[in-house]
Amino acid sequence: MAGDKVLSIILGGGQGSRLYPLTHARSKPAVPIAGKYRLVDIPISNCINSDIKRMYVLTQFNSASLNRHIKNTYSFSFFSSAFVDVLAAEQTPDNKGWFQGTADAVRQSMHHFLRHDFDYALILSGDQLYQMDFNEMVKAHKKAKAKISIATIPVNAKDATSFGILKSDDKNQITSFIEKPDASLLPDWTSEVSDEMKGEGRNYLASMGIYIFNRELLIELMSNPDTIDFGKEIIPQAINNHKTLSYQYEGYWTDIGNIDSFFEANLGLTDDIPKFDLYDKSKRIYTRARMLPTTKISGTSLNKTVIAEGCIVSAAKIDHSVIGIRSRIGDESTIINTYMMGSDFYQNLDEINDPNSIPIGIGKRCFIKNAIIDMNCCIGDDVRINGGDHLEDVETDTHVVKDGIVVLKKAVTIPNGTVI
Ligand code: ADQ
Ligand code: ADP
Repeated sequence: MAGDKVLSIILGGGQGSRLYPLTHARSKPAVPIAGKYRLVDIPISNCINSDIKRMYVLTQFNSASLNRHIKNTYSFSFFSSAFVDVLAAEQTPDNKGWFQGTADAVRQSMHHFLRHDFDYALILSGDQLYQMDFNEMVKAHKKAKAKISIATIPVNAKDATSFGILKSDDKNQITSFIEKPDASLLPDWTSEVSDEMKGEGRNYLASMGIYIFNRELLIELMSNPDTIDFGKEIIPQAINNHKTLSYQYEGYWTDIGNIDSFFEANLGLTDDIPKFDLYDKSKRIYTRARMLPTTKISGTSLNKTVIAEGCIVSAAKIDHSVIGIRSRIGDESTIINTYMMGSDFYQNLDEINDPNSIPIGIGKRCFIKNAIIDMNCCIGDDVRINGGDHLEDVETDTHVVKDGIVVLKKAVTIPNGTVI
């Protein structure tokens, strides 16, 4: 099995400013997605489905919720060599505490990796939604006798400026690479792509930020302390000296590193046939088994909505929304285009009925549209949150507006009658 020789390194995120405020109180890998998963479940599940069972997650700070999630989800057999370990940036006399960039994160953690027997390091981003068989990529890497492989995907001109763009020869060997090119440079960077991709205007080959490095080469490249980033330094320099393969992928793949793309990807799960397929048992996405009760719904008109386990819903209408675990939504409320993450715990009846406090969940007669509601928010009665392009970007104690999406911060209380 090819996976035996692979060690996976998941880049769990820098300071997380693009997903703020979701990353305010937690590290990026712990951000909840799709109603019941965490971001880190995606790369980990892809590895497990590809028979790669030794994984490190590199993160800026070690949050209790991330550790709890990993420990409670990925406990492998005592007799297997499988593991998922979280490595947080460590403060040592010669560094300031943060990982300075993606390559710096790998460099600072090399001593952990080198304790293991592996031939190939598979480096993955932590903020992408996709289901890919890495075994196929490892096979292609071995067959081509490459030193580095980069997973690539055709993208259109609008997206090309946010990615590393490359060109390859007829043997898929990468001949040139530019990180996030200026739009004015794009005419020089088109590639030959399939007719289907051409039809969609996807004429540029982008790096998916998924790399395989041969062990010895990784050690060599990491010995130069001046390179801090894979996209900006390591890859553009390495392609001139080491055989680097483009492994082209044409399945669904999306970067969910900012609020807008994160929101779109979550709501995309409500499509008739979602591009990210949670119903395919050969590409299962794992998460913590919480043993929650079934969801109870009363008097609600539901359309294009996914609802996780353990919810109690008596809203009037929920349209085009993702409702996360243990959500409670009160009578006559309307929820449209919203990702509600849900709650970490249940309150008891005394807490819910306490007249002096607002319980977790959404109260009665609320109207909520174009919003992300972080975990454990307490939204009172008659609250109106109407996100959309008419709202300017803003931050308050309780919420942030980004690209018209209202993001309620974790565990905030929104008093009765509030209008946003
Ligand atoms: P970006 O996504 O812009 O481009 P980057 O911000 O370096 O690159 O993030 C890559 C991954 O590493 C993300 O998952 C991020 O959260 C994580 N990360 C960033 N800084 C980190 C740090 N200090 N410690 C730990 N993890 C960190 C990259 C490539 C492009 C490619 C795109 C594809 O540089 O060439 O096209 O990915 O998405
Ligand atoms: P628009 O899509 O033009 O922005 P609105 O956001 O004002 O429209 O309202 C969308 C729908 O939700 C309408 O059917 C409206 O009657 C209903 N609605 C608006 N406010 C509330 C509220 N506070 N409670 C319940 N339903 C509401």
